[in-house]
Amino acid sequence: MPAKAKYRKDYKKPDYTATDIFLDFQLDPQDTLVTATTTFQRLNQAASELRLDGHSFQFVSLKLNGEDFSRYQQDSESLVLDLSNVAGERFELTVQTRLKPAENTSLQGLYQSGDGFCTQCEAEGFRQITYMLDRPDVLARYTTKISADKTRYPYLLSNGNRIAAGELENGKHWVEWQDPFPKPSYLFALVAGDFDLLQDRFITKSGREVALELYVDKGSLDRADFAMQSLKKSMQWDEARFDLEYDLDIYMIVAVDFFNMGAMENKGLNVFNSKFVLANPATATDDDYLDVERVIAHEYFHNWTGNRVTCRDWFQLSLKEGLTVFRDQEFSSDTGSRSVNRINNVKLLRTVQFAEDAGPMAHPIRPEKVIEMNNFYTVTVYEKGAEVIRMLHTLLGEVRFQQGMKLYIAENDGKAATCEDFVSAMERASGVDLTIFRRWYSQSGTPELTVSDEYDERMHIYRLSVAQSTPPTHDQLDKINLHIPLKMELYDAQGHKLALQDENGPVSNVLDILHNQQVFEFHQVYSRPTPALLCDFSAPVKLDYDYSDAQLLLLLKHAQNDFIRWDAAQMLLANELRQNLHRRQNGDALQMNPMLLDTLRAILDNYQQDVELTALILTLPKETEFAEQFKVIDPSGIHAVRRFLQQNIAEHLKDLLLKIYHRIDLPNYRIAREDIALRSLRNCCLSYLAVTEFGNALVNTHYLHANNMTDTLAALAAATSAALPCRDGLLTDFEQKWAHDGLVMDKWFALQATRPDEDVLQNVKQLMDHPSFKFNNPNRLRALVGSFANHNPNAFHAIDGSGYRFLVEVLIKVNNSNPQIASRLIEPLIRLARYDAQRQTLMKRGLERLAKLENLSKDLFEKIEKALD
Ligand code: B3K
Ligand code: ZN
Repeated sequence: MPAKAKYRKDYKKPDYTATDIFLDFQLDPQDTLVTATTTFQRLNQAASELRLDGHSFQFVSLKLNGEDFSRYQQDSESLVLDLSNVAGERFELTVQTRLKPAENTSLQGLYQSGDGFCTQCEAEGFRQITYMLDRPDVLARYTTKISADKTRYPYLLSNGNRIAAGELENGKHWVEWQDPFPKPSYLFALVAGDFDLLQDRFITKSGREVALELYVDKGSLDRADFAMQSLKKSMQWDEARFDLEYDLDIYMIVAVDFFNMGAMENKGLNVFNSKFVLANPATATDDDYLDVERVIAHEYFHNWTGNRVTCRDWFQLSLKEGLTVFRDQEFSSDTGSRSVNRINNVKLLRTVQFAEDAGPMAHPIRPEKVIEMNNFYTVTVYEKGAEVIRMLHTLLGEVRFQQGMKLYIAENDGKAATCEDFVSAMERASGVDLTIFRRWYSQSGTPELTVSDEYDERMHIYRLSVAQSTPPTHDQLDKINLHIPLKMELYDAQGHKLALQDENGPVSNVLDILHNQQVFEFHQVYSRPTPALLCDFSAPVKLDYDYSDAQLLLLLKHAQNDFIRWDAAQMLLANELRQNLHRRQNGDALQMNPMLLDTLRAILDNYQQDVELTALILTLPKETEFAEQFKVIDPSGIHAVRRFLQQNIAEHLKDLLLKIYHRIDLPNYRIAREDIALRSLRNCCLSYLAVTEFGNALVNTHYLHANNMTDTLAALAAATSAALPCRDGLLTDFEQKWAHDGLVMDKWFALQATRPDEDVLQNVKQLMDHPSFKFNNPNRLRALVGSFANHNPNAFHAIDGSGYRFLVEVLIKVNNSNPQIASRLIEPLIRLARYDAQRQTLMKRGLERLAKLENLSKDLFEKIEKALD
């Protein structure tokens, strides 16, 4: 099995580049003929060999400057041309290949989704279409001609502008597209099929008209409006906040059902997982709507940060992904709730990204070593990458940050750039020294800030000592100090915020942590204050400060920073969890701090002050969120204690929960920030009430009266998790209503996979034969198998090893059909070091079984090898 690693340090400029590519596709599900005519240019005059990437197709023929050419060698991954006898700086290569899109279950390259065709070329999928210099620093102008049956494929789409079209014999037709912007092969796209089309337009700020086209499955037009509105909103926002305007005359989005990830930013022709396009009140929850808006925005923002300025090599992926995630987060925060967005992003980072840092796949946001590039589209590259950009924003401020952006774009437009190009532009535009800051790009792991304090009563001085350290990670043992912005506030005993000053006067509330150990002094502090540390989560670090419960309760009640209030609640709940796990181990009765219950009651009672934050504070962390607090995770203990906390809060607050549940009345469904907040609070109340004596009746009625998917699903989720008597009836009702709709059924599959019942695994296995379940559809696999392995830790980590064995069985099959999806699904199995010896042995056994597979993909190989190391 060839599994050669590539290293960032080995980057070399290409000897040749492609300048113009003419692609001719004769589409057929079983036999597609591709003729690629490429003009190459020699960049290194000493070079005599051209190595082109390509695999998984039938190679038909090759011509050089129109003549037959036979001086080449082929292996399983490439074609090497001997050009020692070819004179001239430029030459034209014509390559013919044959593909079988209908049999391509990897969903990379050209494949069939439903009855149509589509492509996915990032990271290295173009080489499954034809031989090519398939690397992001080779930018060429593409012209694409597509021919296909006219009735089955009335729409033939590719990047850029439609320049010609015509009819052919045998009921076929053709369309030709030209993209005026040079681009790397990973941004190439082709779509063919029959769709419903939603059209609109956008006038850019310089007055140009852009045609907007949204292609969806036939019959799905009633779910397309929101995505179109989101696109226009994104275009408008990028002009207003980043001064970036769209460049082509047309922007197309196609929604497909078979897709490995969320969406793809191909130039002028985005291809989307239908999950992130289709939404109406009956089928989509509030969270789904927000996800659609976010992903539409993200792909649109790539047009500048990704497409116009692309990556030099794949090690630089965070250059476009971290920055674009930062931009989509800012979009969501400017147009919705900044606090809610921040808190949700932090939750993701602390659970999934911190876990990645602590596991075998730990890597810096700019990886050093890669076997399969698709394995590095990670929360580290994306979300931690966005945190690094956010820290730059915090250090520079909006004005200087935007000056940096302007310089970065001006210097790199039309080019393939590096992370260093970005930081350097930021540094030169702002005048801020980023020497130490750059280390965030090369150091992996989650830094820890250990903070202690002392108060000098006589001098009225408060001192904060901050120490930083980063524990070793799987990929990197030695760590150095980083530049960490620590945003903080001080509160007096009454909860008033203090003005920060040192001996010379007012000081910034962002402390620059640069050294291993630093002390900060605050003057004119007249009583011992409580510090609010890491406001807005100003850096992706773990904080270690020995807060007392009293201090946390003070922050929870009085802090002005929403993140701090929420985080104080998280810490208090985590303390409860930890203490009760001990009590449980010692056979003592479980209990909760009555002061915490009283404070939660007071916050709930005052919900009108801030509905969004109240819902977030009251939402009990998931088992997986709690789990991240521990070096060694006890899945069944966490499951039991979390249930106790839920029950206890519900019992203590039930009168108030019930009152608020009934008081919130939203008769008409609207996607509006205030309504989303109220619905989420009301459904949070419902989830607690579900475990009280009112549960069954209330949840049942909630389901019956629901006029939108958010409420329907809230009822189903509450019934499922509390195992209410009404549950099976409701689940059956839902199944009957939605069996025809895979996307909606995914919600049902996910619920089935997270049932708390003993026999949940049996149930999951049976559901793999459900008529709505399609093994080759990644959305279905993620909903059923992914939810079981990731969101039902108690069952997945069952001590008899049944959960692991099940996942391994599935992985053996998915390794064959879709290595990328297999590689996503294996994640919970490679984190074995976080579990006790017995579970570790069982997990290891599963990994060893996979390691022996004859045709193990590079994707799985890379992860298994590290996990077993
Ligand atoms: N750039 C794509 C992700 C491609 C993943 C390839 N395995 C979507 C995005 O980040 O916008
Ligand atoms: Zn992206």
